[in-house]
Amino acid sequence: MARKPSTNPKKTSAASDMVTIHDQQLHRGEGGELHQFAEDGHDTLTTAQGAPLADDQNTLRVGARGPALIDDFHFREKIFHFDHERIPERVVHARGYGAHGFFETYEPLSDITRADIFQRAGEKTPVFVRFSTVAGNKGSFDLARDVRGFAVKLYTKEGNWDLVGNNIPVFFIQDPIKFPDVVHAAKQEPDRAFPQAQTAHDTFWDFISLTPESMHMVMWIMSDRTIPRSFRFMEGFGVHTFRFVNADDKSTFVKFHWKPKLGLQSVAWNEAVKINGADPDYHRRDLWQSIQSGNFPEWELCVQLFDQDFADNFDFDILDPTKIIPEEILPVRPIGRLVLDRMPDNFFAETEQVAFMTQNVPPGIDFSNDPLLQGRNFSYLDTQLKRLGGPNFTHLPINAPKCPFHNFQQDGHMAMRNPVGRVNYQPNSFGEGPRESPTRGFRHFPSDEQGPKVRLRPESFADHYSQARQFYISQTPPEQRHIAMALTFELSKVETLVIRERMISHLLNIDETLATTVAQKLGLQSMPAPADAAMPTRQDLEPSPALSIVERGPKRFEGRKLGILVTDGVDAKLLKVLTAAIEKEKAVVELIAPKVGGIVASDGKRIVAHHMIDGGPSVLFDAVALLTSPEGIEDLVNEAAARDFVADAFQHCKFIGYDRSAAPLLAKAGVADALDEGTIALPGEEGIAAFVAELGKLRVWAREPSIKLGKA
Ligand code: HDD
Repeated sequence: MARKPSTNPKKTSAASDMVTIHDQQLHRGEGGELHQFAEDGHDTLTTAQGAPLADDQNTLRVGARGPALIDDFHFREKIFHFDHERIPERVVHARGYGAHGFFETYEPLSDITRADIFQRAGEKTPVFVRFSTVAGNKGSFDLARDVRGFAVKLYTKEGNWDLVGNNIPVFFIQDPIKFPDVVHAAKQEPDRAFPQAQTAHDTFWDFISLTPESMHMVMWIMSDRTIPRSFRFMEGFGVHTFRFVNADDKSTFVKFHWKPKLGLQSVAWNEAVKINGADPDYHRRDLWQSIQSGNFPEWELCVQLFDQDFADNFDFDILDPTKIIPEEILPVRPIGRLVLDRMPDNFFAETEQVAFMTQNVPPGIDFSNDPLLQGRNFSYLDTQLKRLGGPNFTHLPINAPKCPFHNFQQDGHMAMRNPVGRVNYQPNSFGEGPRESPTRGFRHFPSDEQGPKVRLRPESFADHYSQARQFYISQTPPEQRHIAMALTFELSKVETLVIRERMISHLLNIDETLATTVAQKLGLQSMPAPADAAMPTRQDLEPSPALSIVERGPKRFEGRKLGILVTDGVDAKLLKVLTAAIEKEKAVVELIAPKVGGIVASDGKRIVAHHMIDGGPSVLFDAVALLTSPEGIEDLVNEAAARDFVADAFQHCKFIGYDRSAAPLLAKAGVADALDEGTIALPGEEGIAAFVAELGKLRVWAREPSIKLGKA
């Protein structure tokens, strides 16, 4: 049989080394390893030991219909490896999705930190980010109502810095000893193993209602923050107070915020429920598509910097992870930007095996005494050992630093970095190996600590309701409505009446109208007394508009998606002009048609669709347009999926642009009599310009009360 040249340029470049072994080609690659090519020019399939294989379709048997043979080392090795493919999923944040990118420093911050990453303007540092949900398992759906993890690994020149945050700036608990309890309560109940990926069940609300410190977090998780439209449109927070430390060992307290360049956006709950069916990988697909198409998501890293004086005079304890410092009191300062521009080559090797640890800080960044942070600093290292199977997980490329590193750690399971030479300790007399550097090395901030050994919660952590109320009153009316609806939904799934009542008793300490609304919607027969509070007086804090998603929404449609429902006979020019206008906004158009094979437009040309109607419901888009024709609309009005497309877009308060021929479909969907400023007739370029200008608002909130989502 003739030799076949490789199509891989790397391999053909070494063609002179080739020798013939049977029917195969063989040469030495860059690392000196032998490459073998099968008859068709592909690499030859081998066992893990490198033995070339002739048949990977059939096990070895006695005769065609006889028993299998233990001689079959190929089958045994293959199935053994397959049987061991899984590693334990993360105990929390099991479902996640990651991407590579870079962090760019805006300006030197040497006056406040010696962290190398903040010394030079314009310097780029490689990063890996993993977003996640918390409660669901690895295979759960993306739009669970849940906190999102926002974990960033920055490969700085002085070691990896892991900023392991969430999209919510506070946490449920103040002490890490309660972490197993809150997680147990939130996850599936242990006897029945449901519900998956949701907090709408008895055990979660039981624990929460017995844990008043969680009330501020409860307001956040019942807001639309927990149903983000995309990872790209959510904020991230380091949560705790950290320290920056400069070269003179002066410390400045710091809180970290990631602000998305494209503004904040969430979906409606009814939308989330439907997205989970239509596309359980909605957030994954969104990140994948935007990065693959060159629309790289971007966030600014902002800091709130303060000193001990500020800390002493602030209303709350800056060590309490259930509290924020409102941006109106202490503005955020942008210090750099994060851009995600590359998907991993292999999900398992990178996204699954990445090991984030809060204790990974380079010189110049240090911890505060936030008890939760200190507990985390123990937990993350511990969990990686279990999950990744041994102490050498730092040898995995995704976890290894990208700066030089030297130490005497050796051996252990799967050791890939094996020191050479005789000396594996220090000090030594041979002048070999790395030594510590008192000037360059990490120096812990020498804070003055003393006190009795106690198990005690500080009194300064005792106000559990003031900031919960502040969050609630900082929301716009639609957002307040959503909080009431979310609480009603979740508590309606709680079967134990006393738990429902206990939650209402807490809500009474936050906002009486909210408590009454939820109680009424639940059909509670009588109002309970307000919950006993550790600190009897709640402070009436000023609203903080920075806490509202709607206030922090985008001004443009950039980065969003318009779904255009098209039929045969669609006005080709109208479709072209609308598509161009959307693409000019740096947004994406997808076409939905009765058949995925597409439609024939008014100019006689076939246009291929992205989805058939069942596969492309309007919940997948930020706004929709109906570009139909008098002949095309007839079939559509009889399709339930087409009616749902319109009715859902309307009830989710989306902008709907329509060609007048779509009027019968609007009528069938029950919205013809309710047309408002968000339903825009498109004929002509003017109509299109007006439609596109409105899209930046994303939702027609004024419509919401009329669609009976409930009044706050
Ligand atoms: Fe945690 C994972 C964020 C409190 C213990 N946590 C984990 C991840 C994120 C957070 C984003 C996923 C990292 C990844 O993508 O691999 N956790 C937080 C935030 C907290 C928090 C923002 C509060 C401010 N966590 C917290 C406490 C403890 C842990 C109090 C334990 C005392 N977290 C873990 C863990 C995990 C984890 C068990 C599971 C998988 C992992 O670490 O790598 O160690």
